[in-house]
Amino acid sequence: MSRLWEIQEFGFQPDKLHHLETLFTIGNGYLGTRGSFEEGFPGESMATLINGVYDHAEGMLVPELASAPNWLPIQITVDGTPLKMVTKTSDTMLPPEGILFGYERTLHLDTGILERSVLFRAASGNVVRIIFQRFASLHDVHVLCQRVTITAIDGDPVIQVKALLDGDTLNLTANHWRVESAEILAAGDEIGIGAATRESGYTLGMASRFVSPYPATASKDGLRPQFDTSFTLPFQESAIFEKITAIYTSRDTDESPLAAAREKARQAAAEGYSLLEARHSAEWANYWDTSDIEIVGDDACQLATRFTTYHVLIAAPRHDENLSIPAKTLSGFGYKGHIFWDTELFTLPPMTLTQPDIARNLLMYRYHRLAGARHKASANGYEGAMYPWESTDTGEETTPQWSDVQPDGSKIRIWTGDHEQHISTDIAYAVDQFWRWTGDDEFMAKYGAEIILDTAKFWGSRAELHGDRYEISQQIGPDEYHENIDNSVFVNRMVVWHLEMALTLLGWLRIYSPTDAARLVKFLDLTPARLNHWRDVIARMFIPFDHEKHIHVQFPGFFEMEYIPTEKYQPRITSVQAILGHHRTIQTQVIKQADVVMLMALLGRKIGTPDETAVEQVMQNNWDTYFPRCDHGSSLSPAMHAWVAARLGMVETAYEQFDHAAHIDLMDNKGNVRDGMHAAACGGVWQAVVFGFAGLHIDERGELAVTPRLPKHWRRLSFTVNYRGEKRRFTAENPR
Ligand code: IFM
Repeated sequence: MSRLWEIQEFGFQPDKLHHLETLFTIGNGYLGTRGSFEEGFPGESMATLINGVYDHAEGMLVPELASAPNWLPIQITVDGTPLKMVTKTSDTMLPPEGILFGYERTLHLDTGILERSVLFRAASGNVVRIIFQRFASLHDVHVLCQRVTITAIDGDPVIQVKALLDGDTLNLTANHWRVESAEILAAGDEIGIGAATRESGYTLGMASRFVSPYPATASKDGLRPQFDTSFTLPFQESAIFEKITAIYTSRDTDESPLAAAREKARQAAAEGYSLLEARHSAEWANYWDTSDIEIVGDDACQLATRFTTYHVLIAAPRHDENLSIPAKTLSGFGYKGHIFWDTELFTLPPMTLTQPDIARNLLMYRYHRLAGARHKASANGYEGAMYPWESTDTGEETTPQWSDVQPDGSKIRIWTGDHEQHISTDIAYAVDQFWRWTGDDEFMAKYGAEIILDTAKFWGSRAELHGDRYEISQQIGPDEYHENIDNSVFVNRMVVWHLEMALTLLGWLRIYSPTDAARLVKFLDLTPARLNHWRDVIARMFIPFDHEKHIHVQFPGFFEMEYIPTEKYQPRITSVQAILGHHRTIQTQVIKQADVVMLMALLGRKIGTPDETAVEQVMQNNWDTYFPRCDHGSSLSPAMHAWVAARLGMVETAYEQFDHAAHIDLMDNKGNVRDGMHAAACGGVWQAVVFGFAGLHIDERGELAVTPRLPKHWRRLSFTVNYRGEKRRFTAENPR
C-alpha cells in the first residue's frame, strides 16, 4: 500500500510518547486501544476505552469512560535481556540493557493494522528482529488480535515470550475496576479476567488464547494471568506467536461476559490470525469504498484527510444504537469520554453521507436518551426535551461545574452545562440532515420526529416575550469565551430554523404517517395553541443585526467590548485566551471558534437578511468582521472557517484553514493530543472538502449538485456519497 495510506514513525521518539499513543490508536467503534507498547514503557498512558462503559470514581466530579484491563502485554527477553525501547545511547557495544538499533512503526490506514518493527541487540550480542502487529477486528468487534514474529538475525538466542492480561489498570489515577477473577482456564489453554466497575456496576469478561510453535505454560501473578514459553531460536529462523483476545461486557450480553469472551476467544483462536485479518481487512475495504476522499496534487493533505477519516471510523459505533462518538473519540482520557455537539454537527455528517447505518446508530443514541433530556428540561422549569451539553450512558447532564485547578490555584465555574443549550437544536439539525440525505422516512416518522418536535417544545417554552419581540437570555453560543449572554444570534436564528422545521415536519408527518402524527400530537401535547405559539416565536424572534454595517451581530454588546485583532499575537500555538487569561478575554471581542461563521456554514444563504442588502454581501461582511476576531481556541473552528471561506470564493484562505484543521492532531498544533484525538476537527475536515471545496449540496429540485472551488495545486478531488440509497461518485479537476 502506498505511503499515502500510512502514518509512520521512523526511530523511536520518546519525547512524543503520548502524542503518538493517540495517533496510533486502533479501534472498531466498540473500543479503542491507544498505541502503547506491548512491553510497556515508563510513564506511558495506556488505555483501552470501551464505548459506553462509564463509571463515576470516588472523588471525581463526573463519570468517565473506564479504561479496561490491559489486553496488550507481551514481554520478550533475548538471552535474558528484556526487550524495551531503550532510549539512551551506550558507549559499550554490549550494554546490559541491550541496544535498540532499528525502529519503525506504521499505522496502516487502509486496514487499521498497527505494526512495529524493531532490531534489538541483547547484552549477549545476539540480534533479533521483532515485528508486532495488532488490530481490533471490524468483522467481529469483540475480537482483538496480535501477532509477533521474531527472527534471529545474529546468533542463536534463547528467547522467552510472556503473553498476559493485566487487571491492574487505572485511568491516569482513578481506579474504576474491581477485578473479580484473574484465572487460568481450559486446563491452561486460556487465561481470563472478570471485573466490574466500582460505581456503575458494568461487568466485563476478557479471555485470551496464545498460539505458539513452542509449548507454553499458564500461570498467574496477582491480577495478571499469563502464558510463558522459552526456546532457542536458530540463526536466521523465525518464530510466530499469536495472541487472540475477546472482550464482552454486561452492555453486550445478559449472560456472563466472561463466558461469552471465553467462547469467542476459543473460536477466534481456532480460526487463526490470518483468517481473522482477512475478514477484518475486507470490512475496512468496504468502509473505504465510500468513505475515502482522493486528493491528487497534495500528498500531505491527502494523507491527513485519510488519517482524520480513519479516526472517525474507528470511533463510530457500527454495532450498537446506544452509543455515540466521544469528543476525544476512544483514543484518550480528554473530556472523560463525554459526548458533545461535536458528534451531531462535526462527526455525524460524514457518516450520514458515507456510512448511513452508523449515522442512524448515532441518532438513535439521542432518541434513546430523550428521557434524560426531558428530565433536564423539567428540572430547569421548561417543557419538552433539553439535551445535556455533555452526555454519557445515562443521558443525564454530566458537564462538571468546575474546572481543574488553574495555574494561579483558582478554579473556574463551568457554565456550559447550564447555558450551552444550542445542543438541542444541533441534534434536531442533524436529524433533519440525515433525513434529507438518506430519504429514510421511516426513521423520521418513528424516531427523528419525536426528537425534533420535543426539542422544539422546549424552545417554545424557553423563548421569552419582551415587549413585542421574543428573546432568549443566558446563553452560551459556539463562542464559549462569552458566557451567559442574551440573544446570541447563533442561538436565536437556529431556534427559528428549528421551530420552522418542526412545523413543516408535522405537516409532512400528517400526510406520510397520520398514525405517527396522531401519536406524537397526543404524547407531546402539540395543541393548536402550542403550534400557534411556535409561529409567533418564529415571526417575532429578535435576530441581532446591524443595519448600518449590514452584519449579523454575535450578541448585543459584543462590539462594545475591547477589540483585539488576533493577528497581533501571531505566531502562536496557544489560543489568545491562554495568553490574555480567562478573565480578560471574556471582556474582549476575541472569539473562540466559528460562531456567526458556523451559522453561515449550517444555513448558507438561508441565514437571511432583514434588510435590502443581498444575502451574499451580508455573508461576506460577516466573514470580514468575525474572521479577524477569531483565535481558533477550539479545534472545531478552522474546518468550519475553511468550509465557509470556500463557499465565499476565498479559496486561498479556505486552504490555509483546511490545512490547519487537517494537521491539528498529526502535528499536535494545539499541544494536547496526548488527551485524545479531536473528533470534531476530524469530521470537520471531511465537511470542509465535500461541502466547502466541492460545494456538494442538494439543490432546489432535490438533486445533488456540486460547485467546485479547488485549491490551485489540487489536480483532482474525488469522493463518493450515498444519496437516498444510491452511491454517487464525484470528481472535480483543476484545469491544467
Ligand atoms: O464541544 C466542544 C466545544 O465547542 C469547544 N470546547 C471543546 C468541546 C469538546 O470538543
